Amino acid sequence: MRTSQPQTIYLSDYKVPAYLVDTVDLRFELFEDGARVHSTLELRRNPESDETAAPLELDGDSLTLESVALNGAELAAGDYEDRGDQLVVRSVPEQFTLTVVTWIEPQNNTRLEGLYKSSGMFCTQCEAEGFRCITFFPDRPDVMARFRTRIEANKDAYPVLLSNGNDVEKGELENGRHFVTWEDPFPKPCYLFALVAGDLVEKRDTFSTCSGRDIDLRMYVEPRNAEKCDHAMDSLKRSMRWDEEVYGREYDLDIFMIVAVDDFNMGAMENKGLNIFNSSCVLASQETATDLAFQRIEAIVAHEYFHNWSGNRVTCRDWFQLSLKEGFTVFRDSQFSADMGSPTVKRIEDVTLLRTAQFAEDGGPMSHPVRPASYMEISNFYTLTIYEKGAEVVRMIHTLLGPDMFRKGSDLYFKRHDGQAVTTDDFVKAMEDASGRDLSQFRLWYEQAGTPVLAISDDFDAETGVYRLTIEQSIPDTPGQTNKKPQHIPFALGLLGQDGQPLPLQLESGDSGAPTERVLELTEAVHTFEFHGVESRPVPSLLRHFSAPVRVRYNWSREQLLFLMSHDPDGFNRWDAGQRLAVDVIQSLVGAPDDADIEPRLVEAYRKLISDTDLDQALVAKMLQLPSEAYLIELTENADVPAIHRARDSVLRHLAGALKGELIDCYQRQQDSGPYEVTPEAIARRSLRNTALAWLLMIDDEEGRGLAVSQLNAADNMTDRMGALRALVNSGFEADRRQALDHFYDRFQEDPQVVEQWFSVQASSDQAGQLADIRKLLEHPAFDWKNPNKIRSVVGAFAGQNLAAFHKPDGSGYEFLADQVCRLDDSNPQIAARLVTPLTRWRKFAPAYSAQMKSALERIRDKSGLSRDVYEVVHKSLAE
Ligand code: B3K
Ligand code: ZN
Repeated sequence: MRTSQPQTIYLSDYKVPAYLVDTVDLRFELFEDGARVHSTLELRRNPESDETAAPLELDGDSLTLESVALNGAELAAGDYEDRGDQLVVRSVPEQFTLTVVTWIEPQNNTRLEGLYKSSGMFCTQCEAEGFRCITFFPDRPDVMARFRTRIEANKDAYPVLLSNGNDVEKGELENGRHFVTWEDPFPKPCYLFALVAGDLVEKRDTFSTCSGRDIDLRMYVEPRNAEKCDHAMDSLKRSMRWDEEVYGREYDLDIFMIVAVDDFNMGAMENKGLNIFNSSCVLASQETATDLAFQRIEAIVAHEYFHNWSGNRVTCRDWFQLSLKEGFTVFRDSQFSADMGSPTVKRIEDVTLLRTAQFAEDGGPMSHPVRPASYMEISNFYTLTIYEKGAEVVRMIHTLLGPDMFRKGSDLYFKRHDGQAVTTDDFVKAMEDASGRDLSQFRLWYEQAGTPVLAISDDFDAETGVYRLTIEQSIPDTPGQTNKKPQHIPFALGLLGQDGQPLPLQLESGDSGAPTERVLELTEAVHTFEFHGVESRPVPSLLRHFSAPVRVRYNWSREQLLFLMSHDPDGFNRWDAGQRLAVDVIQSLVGAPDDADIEPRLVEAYRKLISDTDLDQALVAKMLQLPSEAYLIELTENADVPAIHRARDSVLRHLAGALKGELIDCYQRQQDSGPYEVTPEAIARRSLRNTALAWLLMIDDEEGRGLAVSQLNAADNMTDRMGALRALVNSGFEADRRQALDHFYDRFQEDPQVVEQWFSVQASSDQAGQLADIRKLLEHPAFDWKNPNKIRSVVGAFAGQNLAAFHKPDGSGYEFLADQVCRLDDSNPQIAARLVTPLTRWRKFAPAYSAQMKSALERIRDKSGLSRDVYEVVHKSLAE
């Protein structure tokens, strides 16, 4: 716990480590009342360091030091200093062996960092700075060492003992104990260390690599989850093949292991050879997981696997470079998901997240560049900016270079830096060197925070046949950064003629063979582009496939948007046109009387969509989703959430009422015959059906209610069951809602992943998730304050998704959240700092709301003993 004000760490202070560690020899004695960790390090002075007389300083956190020995001789108390967060040994030779013994208490570790217990098993989480909670060590990613790990524990309670690399020795010990020793031949930073000990079942498979090596694939789960491993295992094999084919990356160890644990702060962790997953991000069966969960699991398994090269073989020099591995790996996993399913749909999903949540972060008090210049608590920087914007930055390099040059660049990057800890600049340099392109201005994407705005205007000269497009870029000020320079932006576009046909984009007149799509490169504050040979005023299709993470301001007419919705050959922009039209319609109704007219052309456009069986049904399913409340808020200054909620709801109800017949037809048409499959087509069918059902129940339609109840009873999979349950929960049919929820709980109460879904469907519903309901959920026997998934599925879902209930004008939602943040700050500061996010956006809301949000934040600020995690977020949010 913090005793003084947290310090800010600056990138500009980076120094190479004074000491290097060649090998780490660990011995863990695991007991019920704690664990003893014996660590033997081979250390030497770093020849590249100019601090020739520096004392040895090792990081530590919450450790009880038992002994220190230098070259085998125990040190006396005066020879070293235990400062709690540091172990300092003043005088050490050039090269030496240091043995440190520490005592830790995994059973009391509620922060879930370092070594802790979850459902009776021991497991670890070391990224970013958890290894220092296990033993004293230079806990920084540029210290890479070879690890050997011996684990000793009671054999009955912990028959499975795992760590990184290969198991090289095992045997029996006295008192019913046993041991296994693991050796990892690849030098790695300590954040990639992992240990697991438990009573787990093993699922095995093999993968034959491109060079013909057989890799032993193993999943370890609690016995009750034995039947939920197939999907993750299949996803793993697909990822391994894909990384060979698309990036030329072969797996390097002989074993690859995945472990599922219930209590985990985030999704999963890419520890070398031993990936540890949050159960909800790896376990799936038809009966218990929705299509969304199946897709998420495939993506996360791939993401963690891809880290073996982008993250582990080539790692980060320091934590400011986090996006080096995260941005690149998210880019890789999204390419993979696009290849496995529909590229357009995947793009729509990524952009939805980016525009809703990352843009909000970029415009808020925690706004930071993809490569931040400073932080207080690194755990707070596992952000959408590092991950999603970081991935967009890599994607832009891919767009600028083209796939072949990009592959040359990634090959060079992996070859040049294999086994090293490097910077985002090294990544860009490899891309430059391989392609011959100058990316110096492009590097600003890593340094400047904030979402660039492109203000676009156009004019058409019928006499000369010239269509002129002017694009002006600006980047808003963000905390600590003003007067930003123009960035290098790839801008993809097309033009459509009045007949809906794509026009050749002639940058010079007479070039009739010109392509119909171009990527323009913006480098100046203002550009004007002229397109020749245009016969009549075209409709521009701007920023196709969202070629850069920017906001586009262009004065679209509703006619233009309707036109693009049905003619744009770019599926992404078709969808985007529909979103923009819906946003425009909803925004025009905010604050309007209840009986205000609703744009009839929107209704007709949706009618056409629902009945269009020729169009890709997965795209139709996406196009039918109205923009979320969160996105509408993101687009609004001085947001009045209940008013936005009412406007959106009234559009939804109006559409549902007007299209009732079409919705019922659509529902019947998308009925699944045949067995359950998780293919893009089947997923689209289920999504369309469940959307139709949700809409019908929004207007409390009796026929819809009948369909929902029978779907709930007949469903053979969780997507349909959850679709029906959600529709009933969000309807006004109170008795059915209660009955459906109770029945569902009775059936699935033994399954934590399903109970999490049951919590969140209520907590995110304005019908079932008012504050009084939320308080009841917190008292429910299945709720557990020590389990991050449960906290996220109740408190997180309420504050993040049930926006009208959270933003009650009386401020009760804010007070509630502040209470929960204060409560969690003591037990799990990382989760507390995440939960506080909705309050940090207080400046976006209308004064009556923002004043109350601010005072809730001030109350958190004034809590005594505030963790560094929450301190940083709250103080930055309140800063002038
Ligand atoms: N690298 C981990 C995230 C670790 C978060 C530490 N607070 C998972 C991932 O991005 O793959
Ligand atoms: Zn990652």
